[in-house]
Amino acid sequence: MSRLKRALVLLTFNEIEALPKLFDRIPLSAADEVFAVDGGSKDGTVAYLESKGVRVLGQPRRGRGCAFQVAVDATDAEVLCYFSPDGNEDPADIPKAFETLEAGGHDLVVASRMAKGAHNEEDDQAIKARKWVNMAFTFLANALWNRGPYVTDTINGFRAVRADSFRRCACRVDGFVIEYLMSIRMMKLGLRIGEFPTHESARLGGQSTAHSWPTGVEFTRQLLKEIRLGRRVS
Ligand SMILES: Nc1nc2c(ncn2[C@@H]2O[C@H](COP(=O)(O)OP(=O)(O)OP(=O)(O)O)[C@@H](O)[C@H]2O)c(=O)[nH]1
Ligand SMILES: [Mg+2]
Repeated sequence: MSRLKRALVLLTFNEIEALPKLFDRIPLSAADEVFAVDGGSKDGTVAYLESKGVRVLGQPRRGRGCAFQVAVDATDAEVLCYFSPDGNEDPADIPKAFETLEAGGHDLVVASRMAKGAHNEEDDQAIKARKWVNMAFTFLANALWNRGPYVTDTINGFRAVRADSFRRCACRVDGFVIEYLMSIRMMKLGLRIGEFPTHESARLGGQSTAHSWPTGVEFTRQLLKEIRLGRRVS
């Protein structure tokens, strides 16, 4: 398969503590275009990115789902890799995300924290609450809609996606449920999902805004809505 036009999208909201610690490890040359979508940082994140020559787009509303949409609306790239520079994701895997998608002819490739050989942030703990809840949501998506190989991590935000396939999914959500919804809709449409194992690390500073209870409620509501829709996407 020929090389697709690639966009690397950095997603930020108040990441001035973590971002400078890893920025120089981001392989910017892996993409034809690099830009950031920022959720309204007040801590100097935008100025930092601009000082590094990265174009920064704002969002009409807060939330990762809104940021995903702003990115796909702003580019003519054929494939987008979403990367969150807070320390959780390994920047060295960015080229792998693009290459796996192109080599496998996939519509979506997820950097999996659950696949064989992967590492999840909670793997060193006895109680892996977030991992287990993630695995339960992932199991339900696979059981209900997936006709292809089992997808081990439907939720991780570190992923590469074909722009046209993402647009077909019509994911109109603003919040943290965007990645789960994208994975479900890809399954519903019978699109091709690939994965590779990744190593999830701890944040390098700053604050998480993904609070467990509200995020869990958002996921449950969306799952029920998707069940009501059946195999339709809207
Ligand atoms: N563009 C954009 N990015 C956001 C928004 N909210 C969060 N982010 C970014 O999305 C990434 C993930 O958010 P986190 O709050 O770290 O969620 P998490 O990774 O589940 O939580 P931790 O494990 O504690 O890091 C980070 O890079 C945030 O800066 C938003 O509204 N817009
Ligand atoms: Mg994070």
